[in-house]
Amino acid sequence: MTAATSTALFSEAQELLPGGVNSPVRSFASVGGSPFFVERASGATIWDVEGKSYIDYVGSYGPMILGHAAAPVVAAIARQAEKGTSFGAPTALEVDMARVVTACVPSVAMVRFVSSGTEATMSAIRLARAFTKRRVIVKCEGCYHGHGDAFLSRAGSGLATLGLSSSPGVPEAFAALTVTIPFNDAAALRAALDAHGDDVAAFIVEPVPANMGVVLPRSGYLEEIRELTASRGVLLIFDEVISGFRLGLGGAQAHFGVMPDLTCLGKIIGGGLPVGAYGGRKDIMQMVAPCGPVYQAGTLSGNPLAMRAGLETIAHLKLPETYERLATFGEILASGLREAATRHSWPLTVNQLGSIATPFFVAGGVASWDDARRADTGRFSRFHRELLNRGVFLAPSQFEAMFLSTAHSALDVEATLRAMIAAAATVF
Ligand code: HOZ
Repeated sequence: MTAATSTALFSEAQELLPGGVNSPVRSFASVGGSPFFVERASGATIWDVEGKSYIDYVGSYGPMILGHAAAPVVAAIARQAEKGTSFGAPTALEVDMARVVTACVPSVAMVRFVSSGTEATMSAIRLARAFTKRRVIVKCEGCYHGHGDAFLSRAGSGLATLGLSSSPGVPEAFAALTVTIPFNDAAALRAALDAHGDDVAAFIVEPVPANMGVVLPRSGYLEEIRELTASRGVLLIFDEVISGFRLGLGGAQAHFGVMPDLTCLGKIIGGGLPVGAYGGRKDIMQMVAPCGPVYQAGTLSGNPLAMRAGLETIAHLKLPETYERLATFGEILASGLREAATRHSWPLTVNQLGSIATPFFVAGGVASWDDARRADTGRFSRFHRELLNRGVFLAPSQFEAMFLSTAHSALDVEATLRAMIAAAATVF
């Protein structure tokens, strides 16, 4: 019989699962205390196993843009489950989803569905290396592209949260093929390309990083990296696992009008079920097996439940005013907190774009990992705890984003802002 309190579950979990969790940030390791265990969630609310409810801004780290257990998504999953959950053979759903993705995401002419964002980024760099016949990958400090060997160097998300700069188990020979530069610094990219001559296959970047907390590209940066990569025959890969379908149907590339060669997607396109995708120019994508020689495969790739949930989610995102409403609520939260910080002279920076935001406990702005890591994580931890006590659930790390959903109401946002200001007041 399983114990019913979060504390008891966490102590049992620690005997059975490394750190008691299946993904490190969830363990609350960086904010202290122990995580609550979830019983259920509906709309913008999440309940723990002890019956306590929270307004949820984790949203499964992005996919739940319609809120939890959105009725049309649940119904679509149930209808599909009756017809079968995995076939190992193609379905019309994959064609429907490919049509939607290629119509919405401007640079994607052809797409391959996989089962996670990590799989998407790993596959995209294999493809980039094969296409360019080069080996080196350039990435940015504080950006996170999943846990593939090539990406675990000064990465964001869990590595940033746990203070790890890389991971044992990644052979030095692999690590040597990854060059890490600061985000928002086109000169650093130019220098990296100069230093590695003709051996750079790709520059992979989150166009709006959300895994060191939310950081905005400075004006002109995305255009500059596009030009630099194109002029050196280097593929530009946008990791839009978070920003895809979140900053708008066309993701960050449509928002900023800068087109990468390859795009990685995940999260929202699976409507809360495991999914990932990589896609882009046809001449590159046609190198993927069985069309071309670059091997990549998966039993659950294009899984019918995930395709159905994603299609239903995107259909609802297409309703008028959806993104405007999400952005309005994002702005209310960000500007309200900024005003309070100014009023009280709190050293706080709030970065926000559309429905993603991060309050950083540092003054003076955050435009790179060097800025983000100056944040007072002790203060963030106390803020996080105070918010939980007030019924608001933020990701348990300074280096993650807050995610709004269409299920958050004006009242939720108002209550959250009040709670955030009260919580911040206790930590300064
Ligand atoms: N690396 C993920 C967030 N950026 C963590 C996901 C999770 O723990 O669910």
